[in-house]
Amino acid sequence: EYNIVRPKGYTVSYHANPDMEKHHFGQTHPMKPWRLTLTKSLVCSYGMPFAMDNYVTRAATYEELNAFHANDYLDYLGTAPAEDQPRDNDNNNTTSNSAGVQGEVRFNLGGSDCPLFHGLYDYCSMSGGCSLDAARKICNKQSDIAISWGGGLHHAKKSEASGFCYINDIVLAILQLLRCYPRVLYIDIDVHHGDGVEEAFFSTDRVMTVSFHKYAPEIFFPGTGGLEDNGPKSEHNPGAHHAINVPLNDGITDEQYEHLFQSVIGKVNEHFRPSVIALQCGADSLAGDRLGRFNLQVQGHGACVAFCKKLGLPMIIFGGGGYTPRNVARAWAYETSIAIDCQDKIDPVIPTHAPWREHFHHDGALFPTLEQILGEPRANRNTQKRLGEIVQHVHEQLRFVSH
Ligand code: V1P
Ligand code: CA
Ligand code: ZN
Repeated sequence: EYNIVRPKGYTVSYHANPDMEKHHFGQTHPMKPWRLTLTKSLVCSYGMPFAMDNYVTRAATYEELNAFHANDYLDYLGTAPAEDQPRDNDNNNTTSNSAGVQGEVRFNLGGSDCPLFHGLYDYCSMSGGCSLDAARKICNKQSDIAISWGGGLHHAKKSEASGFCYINDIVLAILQLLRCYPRVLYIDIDVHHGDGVEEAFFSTDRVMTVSFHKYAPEIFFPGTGGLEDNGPKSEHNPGAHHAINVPLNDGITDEQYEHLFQSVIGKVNEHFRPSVIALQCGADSLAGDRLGRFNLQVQGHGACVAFCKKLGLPMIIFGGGGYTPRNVARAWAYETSIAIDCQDKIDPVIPTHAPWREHFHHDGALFPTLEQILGEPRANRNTQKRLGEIVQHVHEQLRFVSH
């Protein structure tokens, strides 16, 4: 029934922990782990698992998380009570109460972005476990492309939660890659700036980070990632010039984005000469995202994955943001097909036997048009002149980088 076969000469692996999908950030929170269920179901409807090594991953251990995150932060994450539970004050234990509030402030936990929900520590360690498993398969050459849609949580800091991210699975995976590869290129196509990953590798020239994002400080989260922010320029910092930022405005189209992505990443590849790629594929850069602002379609988003794959380097593909689940599932299923080289064989109409088929409006189109997604497309605020200046600046930065 399926015409999907294993790609010749290389191995793609799919790393997932289905227990992650059961967690909830809260009724009105935009992050819905259920989007991973929808993605997996679409991947299965097309028969793609036949062409990959499929791993059900274990949760990361405390020691594994500790490779990046601080002890006191991890301890707090592991013991903080869920918010809808009354704190333990029935035996007059007011100290545990105030210690809890202080911890929440110190670690940015418990607000609307990073709520303390039931099973939070399990959820975080499972996401970390997914991406670490992917990194290990790349390190020991068992996979050429390893996929971790449950990861991509790029805002988390060493001792701080931020923007729906508590554990930075990407940093953990890159630390693992650095044990076996000299240079890692990190690319981030989520609509938000990949600040946590950028900061973690600010002082090394073995990791170059490149983030494409909507940039409007004060108005749009997290507010960092300007064109001129290329890593601390202190005299003896080998990491100077190794952070590249591509700040964009509302409404960028597939055509503009693909051209920009290829000029930037093509040049970065020539100068930095990475040995492995870590690609964060946040799907909130798609048109119609609940939080995003761009006009990208499944094809344009996927073209970034295809371009990276053509560079012929080992690669980890992470998830990330994405707040309109049907569009997240479409993009990540399509990108899985690109990884296994069957993008030309899959039906642009989602199979009628697919579970959740009713979620894919527009007659089950895998590639809905902008008009189908948005009704009226969002105005494009990116001029060719500005995009030209961005490419120019990036090329100038890269003169400082040669490996
Ligand atoms: O804008 C903010 C903060 C809250 N204010 C104090 C500023 N937060 C954003 C966070 C976006 C996180 C994106 C994560 C990722 O990059 C990686 C997984 O995609 C935010 C937004 C917004 N529109 O930017 N939080 C929320 N919306 C939110 C809405 C409803 C309930 C809870 C949070
Ligand atoms: Ca980004
Ligand atoms: Zn995002």
